[in-house]
Amino acid sequence: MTEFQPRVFSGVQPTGNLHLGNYLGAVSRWVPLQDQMPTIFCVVDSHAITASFPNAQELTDATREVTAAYMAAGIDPKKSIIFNQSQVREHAELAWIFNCVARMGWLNRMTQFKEKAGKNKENASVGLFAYPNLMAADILAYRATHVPVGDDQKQHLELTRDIAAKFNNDFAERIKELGIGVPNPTPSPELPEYLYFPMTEPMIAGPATRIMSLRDGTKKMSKSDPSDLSRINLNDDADAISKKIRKAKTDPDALPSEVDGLKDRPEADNLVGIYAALSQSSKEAVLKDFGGQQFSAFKPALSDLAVEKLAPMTDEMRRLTADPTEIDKVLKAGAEQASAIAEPVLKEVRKIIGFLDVR
Ligand code: AQP
Repeated sequence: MTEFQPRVFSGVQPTGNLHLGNYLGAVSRWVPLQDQMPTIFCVVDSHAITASFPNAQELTDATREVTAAYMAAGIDPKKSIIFNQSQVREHAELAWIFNCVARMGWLNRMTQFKEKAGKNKENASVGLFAYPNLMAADILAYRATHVPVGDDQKQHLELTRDIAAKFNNDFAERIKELGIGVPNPTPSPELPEYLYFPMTEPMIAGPATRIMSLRDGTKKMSKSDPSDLSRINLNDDADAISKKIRKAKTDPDALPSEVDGLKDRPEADNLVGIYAALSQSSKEAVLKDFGGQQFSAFKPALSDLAVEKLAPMTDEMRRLTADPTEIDKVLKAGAEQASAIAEPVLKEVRKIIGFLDVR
């Protein structure tokens, strides 16, 4: 190979219903990429057991639901590989190797672990702590070059690059000797002449990289927030969407006419960002139309837009989940395609490390 083949990898955990943040920050942005380069979209079920083991049936159902949401949002199994992570064992194997590449100090800095483990750090699973190593393995088992995610994953992607860089450096001689490296496209003193793993590019852009809770504009919209009013779920009906937007926390002022006026108004900023992302425009454009108006006028418009955009997807998700056999077929075909890429990568990684191959 003279250069890394461009390839997209991303995923969502089947830990509950997908919400507007997952959709606007990740899944909706994957759709156009399918026509630009090879794309792999994973339902990351091995990540779904890091906080605690969910009920077995709920995990199975959520895996199918997330798959249905991908397809309802426009991910086409004819264009993209769609599969669930636990079916391709190379993820777990590479994650173990990366457990031995990553340093404790690096993982100790991960803010998501601190947030999720909270005060009860001693009781958190080792899996929750090592989660970013598995995420690096998810991406690098395919030598993926581009990863579209929300802003909350930025630090984990930096860690993925650190792991790739350390592996490339530690095994530089071996990679060169085996002739399986790719010339470093951006030569620098920090990296060797030939790389085995690409320095993956995060793709974090647009007006919706961090959708905030509808109850608290300083907290990320999240599946695990105990308040259902904090998020719009992709399977909410029109009434639930309208109710949640109507009850969304705001301040008493009218909307500003300029983006600068959203500073220090997290809830207003969030709702304007959601409108911009759903209408595929920008905060500037939204404020041009709504600047000077009260939330009593803006909220119904946002609610109508959200229902218009989400209702067809919700209907399609319902149709797809009614036929689990079809979903399982998509996941099976996807797992076979994914394995066909990851197996040779792991064969080479074992060779680089020096694991004796007797089979
Ligand atoms: N609020 C958000 N705004 C924008 N993007 C978001 N993402 C998540 N929340 C937001 C993006 O969705 C993708 C999948 O996320 P995940 O399944 O790995 O779960 P998460 O980030 O842990 O999502 P949650 O909803 O916050 O789950 P819990 O509550 O279980 O932690 C990623 O690309 C993420 O950036």
